[in-house]
Amino acid sequence: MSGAPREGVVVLISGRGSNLQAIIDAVRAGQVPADIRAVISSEPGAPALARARTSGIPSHVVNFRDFSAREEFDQALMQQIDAYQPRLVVLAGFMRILGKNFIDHYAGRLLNIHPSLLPEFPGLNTHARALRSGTKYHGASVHFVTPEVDGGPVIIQAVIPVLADDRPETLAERVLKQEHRIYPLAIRWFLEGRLSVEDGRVLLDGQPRPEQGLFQPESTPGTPAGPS
Ligand code: NHR
Ligand code: GAR
Repeated sequence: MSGAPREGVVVLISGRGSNLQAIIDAVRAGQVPADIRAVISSEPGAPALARARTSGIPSHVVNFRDFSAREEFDQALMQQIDAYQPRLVVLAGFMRILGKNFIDHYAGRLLNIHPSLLPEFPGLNTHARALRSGTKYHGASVHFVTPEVDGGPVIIQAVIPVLADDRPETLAERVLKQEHRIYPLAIRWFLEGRLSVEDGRVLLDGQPRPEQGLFQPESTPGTPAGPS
């Protein structure tokens, strides 16, 4: 599928690691030209660490509780990452806000997936907030990471309808399915050298992405919520 040579990637996680798994699976299937060199967790007990082990990927813990200042945590994390010399660093359910030195160090080669249609609902608890807002559409965004949390240029978004009987958990589950589709795709584009940023907008193959790269699932089960 992808003829490009494989490039080094380090994945940062804090929890379950279903996005990590989706990336591992896409690499295995030949859909993403990545060499996942390491998985690094901010949480000692993260289930994602077991996924790395099962897949034979080196894993490390940089426990933020071991550091008295955020900057020291960031430095330790950078050191661990740089030992693997990755072309790309991927945040996949990573739960610690990173400081400016860290972001500058990986400028242009640091991606995040966020569970909302940015710029709507940056930060935490996005699904409950989306439901409370009465929005009819929700989704996920892959973006370049900048010092402004969840404020970096968007590469691709997946949109799903909010259903009348949704709870945060049911909404999260459908958003997550879309995350697993768009994150490997965005990583593939990056590693193939097809992404660029101009005036804070992401270009794919030199072209502006229509609707900021809105990605519509072919079909979504259920009935969209009616007018509220
Ligand atoms: N760092 C920067 N500078 N910029 C971004 O865009 C970042 C980032 C670090 C993480 C992921 C982000 C998300 O997708 C991300 C993007 C954690 C928090 C947070 O408030 C906010 C956004 C994101 C991740 N973290 C708390 C903190 O004090 C801890 C919360 C917890 O442990 O549960 O760091 O949502
Ligand atoms: C995903 O929904 C991801 O978008 C979100 O957490 C979940 C992690 O799931 N990320 C954040 O909220 C970052 N603050 P996973 O560990 O199974 O990939």
